[in-house]
Amino acid sequence: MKRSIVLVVAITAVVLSLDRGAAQQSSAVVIKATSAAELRTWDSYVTSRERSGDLKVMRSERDPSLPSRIVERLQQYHQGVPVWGAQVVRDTTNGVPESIFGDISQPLAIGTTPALSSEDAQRIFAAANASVLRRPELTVLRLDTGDARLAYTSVARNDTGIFRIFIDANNGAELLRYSAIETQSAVGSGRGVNGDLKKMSVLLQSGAYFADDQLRPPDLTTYDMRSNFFRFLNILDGFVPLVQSDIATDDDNNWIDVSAVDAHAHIGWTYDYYFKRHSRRGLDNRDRRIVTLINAATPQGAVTPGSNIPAEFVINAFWCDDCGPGGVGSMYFGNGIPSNFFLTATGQNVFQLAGALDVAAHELTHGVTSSSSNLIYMNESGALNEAFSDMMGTSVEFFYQTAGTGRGQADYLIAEDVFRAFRPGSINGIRSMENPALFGDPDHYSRRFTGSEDNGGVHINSGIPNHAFYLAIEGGTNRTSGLAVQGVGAANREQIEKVFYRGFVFLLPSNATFSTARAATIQAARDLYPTNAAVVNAVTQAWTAVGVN
Ligand SMILES: [Ca+2]
Ligand SMILES: [Ca+2]
Ligand SMILES: [Zn+2]
Repeated sequence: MKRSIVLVVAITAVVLSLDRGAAQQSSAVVIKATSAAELRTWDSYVTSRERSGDLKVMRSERDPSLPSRIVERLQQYHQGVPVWGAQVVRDTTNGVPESIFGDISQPLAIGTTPALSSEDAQRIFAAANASVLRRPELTVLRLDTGDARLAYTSVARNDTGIFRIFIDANNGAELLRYSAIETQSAVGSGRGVNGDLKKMSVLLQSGAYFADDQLRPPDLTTYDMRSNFFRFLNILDGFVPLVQSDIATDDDNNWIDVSAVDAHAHIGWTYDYYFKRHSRRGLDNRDRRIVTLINAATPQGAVTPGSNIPAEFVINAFWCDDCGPGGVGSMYFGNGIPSNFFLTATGQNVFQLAGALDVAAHELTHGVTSSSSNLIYMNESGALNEAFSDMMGTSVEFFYQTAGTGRGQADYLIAEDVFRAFRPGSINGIRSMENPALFGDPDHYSRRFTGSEDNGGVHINSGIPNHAFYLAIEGGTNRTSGLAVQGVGAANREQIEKVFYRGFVFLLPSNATFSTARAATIQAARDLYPTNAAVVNAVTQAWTAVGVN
């Protein structure tokens, strides 16, 4: 016993010295251990907290790219109650640590007996929202002030969106809420004006064809809401089950509904990309069911006065991990607006969102993230979550399309095939990884957004890791720092895709900062390409160029 007390004291001192700057205002313990000395210190620290029971292994998995390794994801508990977003990820070979990343708290002192019952909490959530999508769960929430509070959390929808909400478990006061719709922000989709023919994997039953994929392993189905917006909301909220007659259908298999064709095909392609490139089996690596909802409203219906269909369901696509019957999780693609309408803010037409391959892959990647690192959808971890979706969305585009700036060609813009320039001077797309400033987003850490809108700038600050990903592949110079990067080159893009995939899916804790993402991706490059210094150098230079150290 005495020995372990000595150990804890010694390690606390290390914590304070490694966790520069953060020690005073909070009890956060940030871990980025990759060298032998760091690993020795942190492995014994993590192990001692595992023994004391406040860190528990929640998942243990093998990365198919490195089958000798086991990656353990540990969750922090306080007297049996999970601490929100407090995780440690430890990668080992035969029990010997190779890297440890984490963002947890030092042991907490607050009580864990709530004054409110779970039923009380349910009533409080229900009173303030149209529908509650999840049963309230007890958690410990760490506030920005460094304080920790016993809280109930749930996901609820109201007229303005779908939110993750926390209330104080003792007095019911709201502590935090952020959007739980993982989205393209202002996204729209393209009319099948591409006119390209796509094959669809469908089911023939009773003389009709259904958008129910029979070739790929997961249950992968596209449901047509047939412009019944009210029914769509009930399905999204989990009040109404999905039935066979909801599946998108066509009677002669010559499909004319562009949203059905593009949504179904693009999701199948994204599934295939993850399997072929990363040996991943779907969203959760266990072929989790993929439910896609389309045609909640027509473009004309969306702009009809009095229809009151919120923009988030029109010029947007999203992944909602807790939506759908039984909380199965749902993909949604809006249908955009009629081609004689445009967005006054950007001067763009917005076509059916399913028409953009990068949008489909972006949204599905949110499902991958929520099943793995589960990066919390606010502030820096939220911007990393968004950036990873843009990285994989763009990677899927390059996997299937030839490089170029035309429609149906691969580039570093996001959603360019469906958000199209209309008013003179406007441009295609909603974000650029090559030049984030084209859309007002930062390309360097010194320019990061620090306000509270957009969950703390998740679609804005994503420009910084997005540009790092771009530079690591293509090379070039960051416009703000003037620092040059030697990229691996477009022919080797697979290397950077694999490095970021491994870093973001396997190594990052859910509360990761940009700095932890830098360390984890550099480590992933060393893991995957131990004899190819060019990859490690490209990743390192790219993060340095965007000001993340
Ligand atoms: Ca493109
Ligand atoms: Ca694109
Ligand atoms: Zn997104």
